Amino acid sequence: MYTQALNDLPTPHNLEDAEKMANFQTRIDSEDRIEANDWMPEAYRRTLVRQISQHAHSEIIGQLPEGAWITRAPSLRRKAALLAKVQDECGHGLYLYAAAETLNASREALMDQLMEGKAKYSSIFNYPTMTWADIGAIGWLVDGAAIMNQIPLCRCSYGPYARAMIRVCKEESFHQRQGFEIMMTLAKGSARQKAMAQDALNRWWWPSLMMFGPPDTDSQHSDQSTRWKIKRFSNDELRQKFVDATVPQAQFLGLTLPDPDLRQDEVTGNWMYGEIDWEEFKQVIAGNGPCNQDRLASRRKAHEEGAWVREAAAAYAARQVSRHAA
Ligand code: FAQ
Repeated sequence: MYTQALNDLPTPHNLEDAEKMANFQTRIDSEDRIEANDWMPEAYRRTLVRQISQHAHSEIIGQLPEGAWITRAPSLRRKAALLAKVQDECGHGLYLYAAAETLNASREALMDQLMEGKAKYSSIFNYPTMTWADIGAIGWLVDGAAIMNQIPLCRCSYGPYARAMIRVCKEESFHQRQGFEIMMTLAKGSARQKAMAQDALNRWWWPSLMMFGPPDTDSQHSDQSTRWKIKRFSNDELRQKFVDATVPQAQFLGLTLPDPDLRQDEVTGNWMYGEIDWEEFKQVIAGNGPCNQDRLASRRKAHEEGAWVREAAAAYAARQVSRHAA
């Protein structure tokens, strides 16, 4: 008992840590930005590496469902826009891996974790793109959900992540508009085109709501991430904002959201939605979604086929170094 009490007394070492922790939280509370060389608790660093790397992987894997339609786009204009969008997503991945590198997480190590199936990426990218309308639905809903989640991240307490998000959000809003425009063209087109748009909406609506993560009651990281101002809104708050913004857009398109329980609350004006299938969400993030295997296989293949580019870049860099040394 006595020994235990002695052990609990602050030693000079943990007194110093406690002081650093308190200063760190004061900086966060006063909206100061934390930069790469600043002191930070190890748990803060790990939380950021976890979230930023999952985000980066999502951007990289997120190229695959839409990439599959580049050669099948219905016109040159659509092909050019889709190609640019997919390239943008790749660029977002690179900004994010670079942000993770400022936290001492190497891009190679993160990429290995992804390819070994040890890393998470957004559940949404494990669903198939069956028709051209899916490209419209992804831009409209998936990029729409991504923006809703990422605008608050522009004010994240960690500077390099927050700054990366500013540029990402600008590009995502262009993506959202091009997706909505594809949906509008289809929804105002022939009966078959409208049916195709409705079918895509039916399939992408619920997975889009799952992008915001588990309900607040099950979100294990939210409380701490909110205290550290990494998160500014809870998963359910952002999901609600997304539903409220999207329902009028669906009405404008003349499409029906696949939710018989959807109704507007008379007092708050919020759109109340039905029960999300959280079992499906759990299965998808556990690796059992419709396309998990395919996505990882495609990423591994692309990595193997890109080996010569990495080797050439490394040889070029080594040559530059020896030239400077000479
Ligand atoms: N999918 O305690 P929480 C995009 C995991 S980018 C898979 O609530 P947190 C652009 C979570 O990681 C889309 N896993 O976690 C684009 C955690 O697992 P862990 C990606 C999910 O971090 C568009 C566990 O569940 N965006 O779309 C998902 O506080 C078109 C417990 O969850 C970002 O990554 C999910 N949906 O909140 C690209 C944004 N949800 O790590 C191409 C940044 C949760 O303990 C085409 N991330 N999990 O093993 C965030 O804002 C947060 O990480 C949340 C989750 C909100 C996703």
